[in-house]
Amino acid sequence: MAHVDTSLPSRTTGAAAKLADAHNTEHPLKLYSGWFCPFVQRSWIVLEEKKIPYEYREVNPYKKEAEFLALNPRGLVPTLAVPKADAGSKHQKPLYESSVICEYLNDEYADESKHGPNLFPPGSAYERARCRLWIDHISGKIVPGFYKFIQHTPEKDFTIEEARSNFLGHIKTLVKEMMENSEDDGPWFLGERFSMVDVMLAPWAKRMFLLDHYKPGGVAIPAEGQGGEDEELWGRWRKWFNAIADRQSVKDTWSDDGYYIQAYKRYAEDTTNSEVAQATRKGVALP
Ligand SMILES: N[C@@H](CCC(=O)N[C@@H](CS)C(=O)NCC(=O)O)C(=O)O
Repeated sequence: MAHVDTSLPSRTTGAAAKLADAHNTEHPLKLYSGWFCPFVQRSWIVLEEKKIPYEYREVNPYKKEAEFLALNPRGLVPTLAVPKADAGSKHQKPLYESSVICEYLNDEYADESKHGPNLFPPGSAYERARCRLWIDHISGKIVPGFYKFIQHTPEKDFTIEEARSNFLGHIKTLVKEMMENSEDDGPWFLGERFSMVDVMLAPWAKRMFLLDHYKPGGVAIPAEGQGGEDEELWGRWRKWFNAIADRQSVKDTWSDDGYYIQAYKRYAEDTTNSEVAQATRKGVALP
């Protein structure tokens, strides 16, 4: 494979290293991870929120080793190795795609007497569907907008202001929905109930400091009192953001900030050949 990036630090640091070490022994349920990967962090947060026993395995997804490709022909992390019912079989069933993995874990470990609460609202099919609708907004609009913004360079045929307002526009759409349709005023998407919608966005919210670090003008979310006609909206965003930053599962799956700065330099300079970055460059859907 051309341009395999092996310059990345090879493992978790900080809080994430502690958690990875606590899950380094053989277990039939395995999370194949890249510590830097926001899609992985989604799955890792769900494993923690649901109090599921698992093994954490660090891989470099850019190397595409045979054992890893045998599980996931797409060669992306997260990949989950799921135990087969007949114990002793050396074969495992694979799962991949972060949103699919998260839904699987939530469904398979549904017993709330042993595991964490359901990450979808149990009482209403409509509310569950509404959650999936906004997860689609996150994955289809906010996440691609993040990469378009961070990979912006002066050579692009759109300006950094356009990339920034595209990204912020998609966030505002989500926050308006939180304000209009959550049961109370937060902090989560659904109000008092933490849900899969919060999980799906958390990893990119945590990585927004990279936009401040690398991009001229930064992410430019107005500070308190500076939001003009959107003051209330940005206040609601800050409430959600602060709650996410303070969530134990989010903190525990986070490496030291400086390593993200190092890992995302190649995005900020638009030199990485990760599949997400290539798709962003071509303006096509993310893998
Ligand atoms: N749609 C996938 C995207 C996963 C993804 O792109 N993972 C990246 C790391 S953040 C990866 O494995 N990249 C390897 C490559 O681009 O070759 C998901 O939601 O799980």
